[in-house]
Amino acid sequence: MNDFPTTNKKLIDWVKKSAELCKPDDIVWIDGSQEQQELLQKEAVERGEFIGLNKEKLPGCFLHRTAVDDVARTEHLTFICTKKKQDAGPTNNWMSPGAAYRKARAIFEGAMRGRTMYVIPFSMGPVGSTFSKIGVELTDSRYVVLNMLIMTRAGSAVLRQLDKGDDFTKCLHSRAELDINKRLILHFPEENIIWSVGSGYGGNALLGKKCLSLRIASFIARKEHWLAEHMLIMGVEKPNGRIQYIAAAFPSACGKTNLAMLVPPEGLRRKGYRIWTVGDDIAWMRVDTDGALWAINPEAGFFGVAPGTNSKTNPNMVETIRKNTIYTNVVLRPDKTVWWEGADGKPPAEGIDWQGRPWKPGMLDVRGNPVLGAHPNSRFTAPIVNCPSASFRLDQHHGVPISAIVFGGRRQHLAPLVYEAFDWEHGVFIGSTMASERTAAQVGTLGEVRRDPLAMLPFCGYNMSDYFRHWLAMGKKMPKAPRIFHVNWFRTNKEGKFLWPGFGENLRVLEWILDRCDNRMNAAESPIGYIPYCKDIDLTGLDISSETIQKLLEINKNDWLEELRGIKKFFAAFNKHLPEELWQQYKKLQERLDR
Ligand code: GTP
Ligand code: SPV
Ligand code: MN
Repeated sequence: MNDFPTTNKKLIDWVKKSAELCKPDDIVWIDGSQEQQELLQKEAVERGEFIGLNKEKLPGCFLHRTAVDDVARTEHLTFICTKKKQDAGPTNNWMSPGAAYRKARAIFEGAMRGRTMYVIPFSMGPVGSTFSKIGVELTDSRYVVLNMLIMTRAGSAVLRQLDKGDDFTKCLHSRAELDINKRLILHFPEENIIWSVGSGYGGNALLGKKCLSLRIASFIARKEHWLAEHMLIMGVEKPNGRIQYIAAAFPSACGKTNLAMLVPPEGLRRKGYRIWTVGDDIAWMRVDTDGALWAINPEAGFFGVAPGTNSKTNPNMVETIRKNTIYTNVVLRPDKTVWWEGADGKPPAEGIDWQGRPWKPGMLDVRGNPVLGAHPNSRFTAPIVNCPSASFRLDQHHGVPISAIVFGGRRQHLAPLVYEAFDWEHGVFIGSTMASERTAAQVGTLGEVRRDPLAMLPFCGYNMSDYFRHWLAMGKKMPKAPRIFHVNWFRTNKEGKFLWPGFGENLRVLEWILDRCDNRMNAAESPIGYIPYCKDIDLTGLDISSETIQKLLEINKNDWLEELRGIKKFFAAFNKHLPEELWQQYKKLQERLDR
C-alpha cells in the first residue's frame, strides 16, 4: 500500500475506510501526469480492456467495449437517498440512507479483491475557482480513470487544493461483477456522498458528470443560490466582433453537443459569424456582482454520442476526436480505425461490432431487423482543447455572461421552431413543462413522450417542486436576467421527415434569438409566447419553401389544448407542493388559447 500524498485527514480516513470495505490488492493515487496516463493505457491494453487504435490515423486513441447490458444510464437503479422521502420528490427514485448503505455495502464488500483501487482527485471547473467544486473518486476501473482524466481536471493540483482543507464530494465506485441485478447508483446529497456499484459506463460510473455536477451540485446550488444545469454553453461572435453567450437545455441525445460547436452555414458565414464552444452538457451559473448570470462548464472533455457524427453534421467534433480519444461500443475496422452508423464514408465491408462479433453491413437479426455495428448510445471521450471551436475563456474563473437561456426537445408536432417567453416566470413555466421523445441515452421505450423539465428530470438531486421554486427565485435575484426561449429542431411532416435542416442551420434561429436579446427585432405575440415573423429568420442560401417555414412556426390550437391536459396531469403529481406561480401560468396559457 502506498503512502498518502495528501495531508487532508478526512480524505485519508475515507480512503482507508473504503479500502477496508472493498479490499483492493493495491491503492494507486492519480497524479494527472502523462507518464501515469500512458502506463494505465498500456495496462488496459494488456488486460484486454482497451484496444489500441491505428497510431497514424488515430494517435492516442483506444476502443473499449462495455458489458452488453451496461450501455446507458440506468435511471431505474438510480436513487436520491435523503432522510425524508419528500425531499427527493415525486420524480426521483428514493431510498432511505440506511437501506441504501446496507444494500450497497453488501455489493461493495470485497468487490475490489484482486484489483487496484485508484484514487482520483478531480476539480469540476478551473482548479481554485470559487465557481468550482472538488470530488475524489475511488474506482477499480482503469476505463473510468482514463475517462476522468479527459473529462475533469484531475491530479496533484487538486490534491494541493485539498491540502488547504477544501471540502470534497466522496465518490465511491466499483464495477463489482458488472451485474445489472447488483447495480446501484446512490446519491446522499445531505452528506455529499455518491456510491455507484455494478456499472462501468457513462453517467453511471464517471461520477464527476451527472452524479456530482448535476444531482449533488443542484442540491448544493439551491442552498448556495446558484444553478447547476444540463446545458450547453456557446459563444456566438457577431460580424462586428461582439460575442454573446447562450446556455441551452435539451434532454439527453437531443442536440446539445451538435449545437455547442456548430459551423455557420454559408449564407451567414459570409457575414462573419464565429462560434466559440464553452461546454456541451453541463453549466454551473451564478449571479455575479454585475447582476448578470455567469456560467462555467465544470467539465474538461466531451462524452459525446457517436452515431450521426460526421463532417456534415458536426465537422468540429470530427476534428476533435482524431487524437487522444476513447471510443466506446463502436465498430472496429480491419485497419484499426472506427466506424458507426452515420459516420463519414461508406460502411466498412467488414468489421467487429460493438459486442466484439464479426459484422457486415446489411446483416439481419432473427426478426429481420438490421444488426447495428455500433450501439445507438456508443460514445467518444475527447478533451475540449482538441476542439477547433474551443472557447478561449474555458479557464476563466467566472466563466462567461449569459444573454439567452434556450430550452428544447424532440417534438414531432406541437412546438414551433422557436418562441420566446413573455418574461422570466413564463420562461420557467416553459422549462418546467418541457417534454421530449425518448432516445437511446436512457434504457426504456424509444420514442415515448416524456416530460423532462429543464432537461433535468433524471438529474435533479432534490424535490423538483423546490427546484422550480429555486428557478423562480433566481429570476428575482438578477437585475440583468437572460431572456428565455424554446426551440424545436425536430418537427416532422406527414411522412415523418424533419421539416428543418438543423445542425449548422440552427444558427439562423440563434441569430433571431440574439437580436431579440438586443431589442432589435419585433415579434408576433401568440398564445404560447413571442414567435418570429417568417421574414425575420434569415434563410439566405437555404433551400426551404415559405410553406415549410410557416409549418415550422405554426401553432395548432388543438395540439396545444391536448398539451394543456398533459401539463395538468404532470403538475398534479406534485400535489400542493408545486409553486402557485406555475399553476397561474398554466391558467394564463389556457385563457390565451381560449381567446
Ligand atoms: P447527451 O450527450 O446525451 O446529453 O446528448 P446531446 O444533447 O449532446 O445530443 P447530441 O448533440 O449528441 O445529438 C444527439 C442526436 O441528435 C444525434 O444523432 C444528432 O445527429 C441529432 N441532432 C443533433 N442536432 C440536430 C438537429 O439540429 N437536427 C436533427 N434532425 N438532428 C440533430
Ligand atoms: C446524457 O445521457 O445526458 C449524457 C451521457 O450526457 S451520460 O454521461 O451517460 O449521462
Ligand atoms: Mn447529457
